[in-house]
Amino acid sequence: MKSPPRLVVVANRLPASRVGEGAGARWERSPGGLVSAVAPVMEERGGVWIGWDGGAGPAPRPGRAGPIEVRAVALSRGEVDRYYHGFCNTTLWPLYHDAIVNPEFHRAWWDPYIAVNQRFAAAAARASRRKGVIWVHDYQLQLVPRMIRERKPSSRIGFFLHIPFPPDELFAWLPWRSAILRGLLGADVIGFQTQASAENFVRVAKRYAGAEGTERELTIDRRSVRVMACPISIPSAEFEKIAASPSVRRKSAEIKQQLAGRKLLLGVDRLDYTKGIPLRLAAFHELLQDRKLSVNECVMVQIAVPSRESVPGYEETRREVEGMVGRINGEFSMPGKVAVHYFRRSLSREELVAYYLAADVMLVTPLRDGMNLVAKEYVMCRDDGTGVLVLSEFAGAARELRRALLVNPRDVETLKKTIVQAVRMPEEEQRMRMAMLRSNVRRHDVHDWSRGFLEVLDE
Ligand code: GDG
Repeated sequence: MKSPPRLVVVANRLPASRVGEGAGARWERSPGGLVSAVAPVMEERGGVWIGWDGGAGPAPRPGRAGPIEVRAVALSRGEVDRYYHGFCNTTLWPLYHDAIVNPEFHRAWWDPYIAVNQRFAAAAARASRRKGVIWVHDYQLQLVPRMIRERKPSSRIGFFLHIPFPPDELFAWLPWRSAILRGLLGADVIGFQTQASAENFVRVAKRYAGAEGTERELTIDRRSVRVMACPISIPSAEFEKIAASPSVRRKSAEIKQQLAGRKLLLGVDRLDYTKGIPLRLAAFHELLQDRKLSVNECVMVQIAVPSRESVPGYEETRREVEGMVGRINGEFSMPGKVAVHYFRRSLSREELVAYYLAADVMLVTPLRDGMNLVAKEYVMCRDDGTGVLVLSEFAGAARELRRALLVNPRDVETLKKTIVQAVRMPEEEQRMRMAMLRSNVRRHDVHDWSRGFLEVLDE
């Protein structure tokens, strides 16, 4: 059988970071959703990963992280500010997430976005052989598909957007909307997390970029572009294995014991305004005030991973969350019975899984989220079949996880009722729902996702 061509992955961040100095320096795999989703296929096929290492100034020399060849793209201090903090995270991120905070439009950020996208495209074209397969990821690199096509017309180019693609009413605000669409339409295959995002894209591609065609296939410049929904997932077997390990079981029992056997309500999010942490805390606060729940019976744990702290909006969210945690604890905590435990740090994967195992109720209440892997990870770790997932309708995951308790997080009254329903849910109903949820995630794990996308791209 002919082996598939070498794969070149292009993503804003690298899958590994450089550790150590001089002759002892090496690349070490870094954790994260995109990396754990894409790395397995790279390991199978072999390939090159092009990305940024997160620093300003010269890029580290190319190297290897296991079977993956790592090539870093350099960003100057000014580009980190204007391309990454600016255009990516102050214009595109909020605009693509329903403008939860106001997106800012600054002309001075657009040229650096073009320049950095050119640099990624040049590196991808250099790394790819004739008729090679190149897979570009996410909102930071939307111009890259066309830029690669201009340099290497024979390539097969795929693009996957990890965040939602907004409706016309919002996308139309973008002064550079046509350029972005034409950039994306340089790909042969464009994948989205949900059908709704794919449909939003098709509508604006026709309106602002002159594309023609159907929901699944567009034509532009006499080329055809396949558009599809392909929801991302998790390495299910890996999570099941960690959840079954004796040390993680012990850690989870320890957590339960430390929380005095109370029902644990868990939140795990990057500290980002899209994740709806304040509304979740507000609901819990009011439930304690209304005496619908008490600290004798319940405790909330919020794990909040620090994220993008120099981008506007993030510091405010942190202050708001920390203020609320302080107020709730001031009002309701008792000796040995804290109402809300708040960790603003990243845990090891094993520790995280221990919390999933200890949590009676998982609260995933984003205002908007491309997919949300945390919801799927929780489900996959619940191998005893119990536990309740409360899930926002506005997470991509809600399209698949229909047996979760689905909720509109802005409707705080219903959110409160749903949390009480989750805390009081009979074990039989928990098992019935969890069995369906687990079969959803198991049936479509991250390997199916990457295989599915690349099969279409390889066609
Ligand atoms: C973007 C999109 C889309 C979290 N805390 C810790 C930790 N995590 C890991 C989780 C999970 C990942 O981080 C978070 O992924 P999410 O999907 O929940 O959210 P985003 O970071 O916003 O991801 C999202 C995703 O891309 C993939 O396409 O689903 O919609 O916004 O894997 O486990 N990991 C460790 N310690 C922690 O404390 N080790």
